[in-house]
Amino acid sequence: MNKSIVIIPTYNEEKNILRVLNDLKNIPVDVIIVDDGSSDNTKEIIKNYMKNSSIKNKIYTLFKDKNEGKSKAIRDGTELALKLNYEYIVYMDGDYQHKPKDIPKMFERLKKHNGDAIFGIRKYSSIPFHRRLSNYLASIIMSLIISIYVGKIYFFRDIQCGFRIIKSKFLRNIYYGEGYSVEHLIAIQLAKKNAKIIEEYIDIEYHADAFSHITTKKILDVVIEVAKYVLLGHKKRK
Ligand SMILES: Nc1nc2c(ncn2[C@@H]2O[C@H](COP(=O)(O)OP(=O)(O)O)[C@@H](O)[C@H]2O)c(=O)[nH]1
Ligand SMILES: [Mg+2]
Repeated sequence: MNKSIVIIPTYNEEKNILRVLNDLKNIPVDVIIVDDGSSDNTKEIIKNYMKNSSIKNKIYTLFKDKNEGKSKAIRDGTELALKLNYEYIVYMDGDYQHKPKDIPKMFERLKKHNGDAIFGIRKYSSIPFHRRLSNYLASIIMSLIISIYVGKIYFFRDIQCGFRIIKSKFLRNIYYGEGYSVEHLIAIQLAKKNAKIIEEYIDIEYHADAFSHITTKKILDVVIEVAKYVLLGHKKRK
């Protein structure tokens, strides 16, 4: 079985994706990039980068023509990683807010604690205040929902963080939802599968080129997606 693969969703990340790929050069992982119809040069930049024969990471690309949102990108990337038989799947943003150098540290902690999944916790001091507040509220509310849904106490410290490593066998038959609901829905389903989830602080950089695609409507959509999932269940939503 192959070891680890990083899935990176990108949408208009021409200023950032090269920085992510360059940092990944030093890490023994393969890579899947799922681009969702970027209207900038993201695709061309990735294609050019892949021409460089000195790169050790094996890179797979899924270039979608039509934008379908982050959840569907994560779904498509995960399905490919499962087909390719990778044992661990690393999820990381393509805007260089997450740092590839944290991957080995997360693996180390995952293995030390014999976990099935490790979720990043963004160091709160680096997060702008309004995002800190909404992250905190979302984490408390989702922890409560998950605890009730699963019937066991959970407390997630940063439920919205997209930087995670998960054992691939827990990612079979997952419902990924729409828009930005994917992190929440995966957390619910891992808890339901009784996966041992641990957490670790990661670096997060709010640099000038990291443009957030999140809008108030997309946040509302997450709430609706989670409510539908919890109330209607997985099978009916497929
Ligand atoms: N494939 C794909 N990636 C997306 C989409 N929306 C956002 N992303 C990527 O998902 C990651 C996180 O998105 P971002 O808007 O920065 O979220 P934030 O950091 O939580 O504000 C970035 O790498 C984006 O390029 C999308 O519709 N499709
Ligand atoms: Mg971002």
